[in-house]
Amino acid sequence: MRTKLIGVILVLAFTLLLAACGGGGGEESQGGSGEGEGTTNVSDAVEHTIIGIEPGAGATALTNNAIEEYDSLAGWEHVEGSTAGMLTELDEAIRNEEPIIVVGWNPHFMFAQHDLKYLEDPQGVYGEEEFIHTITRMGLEEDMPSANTVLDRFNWTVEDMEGVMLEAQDSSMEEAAASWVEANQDSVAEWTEGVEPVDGQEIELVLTPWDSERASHQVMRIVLEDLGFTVELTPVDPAIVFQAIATGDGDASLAPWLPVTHGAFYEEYQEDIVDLGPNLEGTIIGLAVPTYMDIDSIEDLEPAE
Ligand code: PBE
Repeated sequence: MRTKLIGVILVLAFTLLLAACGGGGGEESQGGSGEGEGTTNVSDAVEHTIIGIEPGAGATALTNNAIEEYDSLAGWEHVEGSTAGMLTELDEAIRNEEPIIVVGWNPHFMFAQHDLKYLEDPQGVYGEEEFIHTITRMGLEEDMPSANTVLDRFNWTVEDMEGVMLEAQDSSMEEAAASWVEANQDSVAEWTEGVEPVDGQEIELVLTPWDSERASHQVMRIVLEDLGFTVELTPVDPAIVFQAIATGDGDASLAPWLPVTHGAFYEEYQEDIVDLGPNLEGTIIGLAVPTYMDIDSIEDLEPAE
């Protein structure tokens, strides 16, 4: 009886030992032996899929370029959809500590809400120094000199914009912009100093539908309304922003991300628009992942085939 029990225990112990060895060996071949195999797992784990945003976004075109340019992204899938959808998937993945690769950017509150990092982009597909520019239709300076002066002077920082975007999460973009204007009267005074007020003159600002641009255009709406303008805000795709300003359908926009993100549209329409230069510097676009993921560069991903 006793020897039988010892026998059973021995068999059990041996089985456990085997399992332990097997497990150990498995782990080693997963993570321990060389980067190649370790990163294969990241690519497999996300099923060679990048969670993207709206089809019309500059960031979407850049991500398609990245898939073409990087051997490491050959055969990858890029799921286009919406910013809201991407943020929901990102939230969910992080809650479950699962791997995910998304199209990310700053200014945005996604980096304030989650621990994220950009994957290095050694080929520079997503560009280096990026700015947000102010553009106007031809002739705005002559037709609406007051508005043109304010538009030309308008500038703020990534922190300003992200602050408004974050606050809008708990209220509305209108309210968040109003409280920014309230708290930053010095900046507003710089933009409006010596500018002649007007009496209800109508001006149409054309923007893209992202929170970053909703923030800047709401701030500009308030500043122009305080000078007596009647301001209309029209949200459209980036391609249409340029087209509207080039044809004179819209008066001005604070929305173009340049030189890379909307660079193709800029080239197409630059003869027919006035570029007043950057209103914000230091935007970033790229592939973003939660910091718990063991991957640092787009180059270290693995092709799907
Ligand atoms: N974005 C936000 C836009 C511009 C602003 C980066 C998503 C785009 O990619 O076109």
